[in-house]
Amino acid sequence: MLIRKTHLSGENIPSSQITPLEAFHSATTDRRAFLARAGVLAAGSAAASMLPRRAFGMEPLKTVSGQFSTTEAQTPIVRATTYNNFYEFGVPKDQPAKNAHTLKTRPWTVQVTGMVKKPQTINIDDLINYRPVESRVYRHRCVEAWSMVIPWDGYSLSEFINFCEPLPSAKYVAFISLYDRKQMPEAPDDYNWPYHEGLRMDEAMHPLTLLTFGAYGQTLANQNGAPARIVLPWKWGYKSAKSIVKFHFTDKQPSTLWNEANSNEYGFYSNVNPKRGVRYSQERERRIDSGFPHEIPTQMFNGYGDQVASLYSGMDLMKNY
Ligand SMILES: Nc1nc2c(c(=O)[nH]1)N[C@H]1C(S)=C(S)[C@@H](COP(=O)(O)O)O[C@H]1N2
Ligand SMILES: [Mo]
Repeated sequence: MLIRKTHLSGENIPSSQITPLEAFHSATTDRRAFLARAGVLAAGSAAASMLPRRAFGMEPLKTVSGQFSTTEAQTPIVRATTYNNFYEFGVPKDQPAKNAHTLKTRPWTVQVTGMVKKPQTINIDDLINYRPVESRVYRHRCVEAWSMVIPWDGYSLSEFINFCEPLPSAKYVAFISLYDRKQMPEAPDDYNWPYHEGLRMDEAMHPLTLLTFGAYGQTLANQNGAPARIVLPWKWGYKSAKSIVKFHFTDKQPSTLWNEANSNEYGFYSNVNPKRGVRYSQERERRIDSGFPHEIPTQMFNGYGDQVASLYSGMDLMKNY
């Protein structure tokens, strides 16, 4: 089987390539210049700390403060919206921010299919307004060994699953992202599009699992997975499917795009595990926050073990990776 070297491949990027962007963030004197170049700060704006409102078409989102939030330093919004994995819009980290403006997020509907009382199609705005949107500041750990701290806005996926009324026979839920070649001409050919992911039902119902519509108090930037994505803070980032158009309830473990691409490395569970590095060590990660990016130890379940370890009791997590 082809082992992909480019993606999810452990940031084998020489530091010479990443330093310029990092440097903009650490040197506050350069920060405004960077923001201006990135097109996210209007000319003449006041404080350098000001959030780039309305960048990438993001709109203010009404939120209530949520639970489970970390107080760790947050990743600046410019970083979280310009350093992305969204392969449908190109592979290098800076491509989704450049290309995802072609993503049309309205009209948008979400299909509910499979083992549910009533299959149906839901309008995205009805979905967003279904429950109060909470702000949840979560750690976000990519399998490539970088991490961020992001204030996501959404509500527990469990609320929506209860609305869907899955049948008792439904043991898993699959998430399917939009795939439209016209909007996504940069998507590499050699993946089984559309992007598809999935969870065991108890993982999907866990209160940490966030059905996400925004970040930083604004609707999601397209490159972050507008208009709706999943966020799973205890799993490698690729479990958190973006721009979802379908929830499919099933009694069989869903196949996932990354598992199909490289089954030895990317399993169904994909819980953050410092002991399970395949082509490189996962013991440490590069934290991208408001300071200069720095290395920190990786935590089992990305630090959410108190909340989620019981989901996997009795399982060998080196085998069930
Ligand atoms: N549809 C889709 N969802 C996706 C991806 C993708 O390429 N396509 N990349 C995943 C990966 S590898 C990560 S780390 C996160 C990145 O989310 P962010 O760019 O909002 O930080 O999205 C995940 N969801
Ligand atoms: Mo990732």
